[in-house]
Amino acid sequence: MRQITRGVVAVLAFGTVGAVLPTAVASATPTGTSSVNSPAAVTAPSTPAAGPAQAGRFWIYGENDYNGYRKSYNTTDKWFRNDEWDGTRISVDNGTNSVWNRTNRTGVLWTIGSSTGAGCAGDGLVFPAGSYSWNLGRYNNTASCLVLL
Ligand SMILES: [Ca+2]
Repeated sequence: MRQITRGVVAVLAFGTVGAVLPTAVASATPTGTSSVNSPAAVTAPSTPAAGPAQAGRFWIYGENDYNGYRKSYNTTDKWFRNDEWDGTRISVDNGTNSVWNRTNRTGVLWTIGSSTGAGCAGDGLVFPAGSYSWNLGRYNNTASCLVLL
């Protein structure tokens, strides 16, 4: 808990304009490679398989447990509405259900994107470098913006 609290302070210090770490996520305890447990997790979170998820990128998935459609980013993208799942014409906007941050940066998924490049808004889910969540719980299907700090 204490480590997560520090993380929030650090994120705010980076100036991400009101980053909000949901209480349910704040209760998760990161270890080692910092697994961010799901707000809805009732069992131990699955560990993603390395497989096709290329290192150095922030991966999002259309279904829980790193299944379904996938897409990855290696830079900030504040407007998911014009992004499509790999190999599809389907927008990733409000479609993320699991996440694996394979970058060496903290990533924040926001629930409200920005078409102009201004700040994203709503609730922010903080993913330290190397962290993952098999199920975003009540934040499933809400991500519209990724900021890599
Ligand atoms: Ca975009």
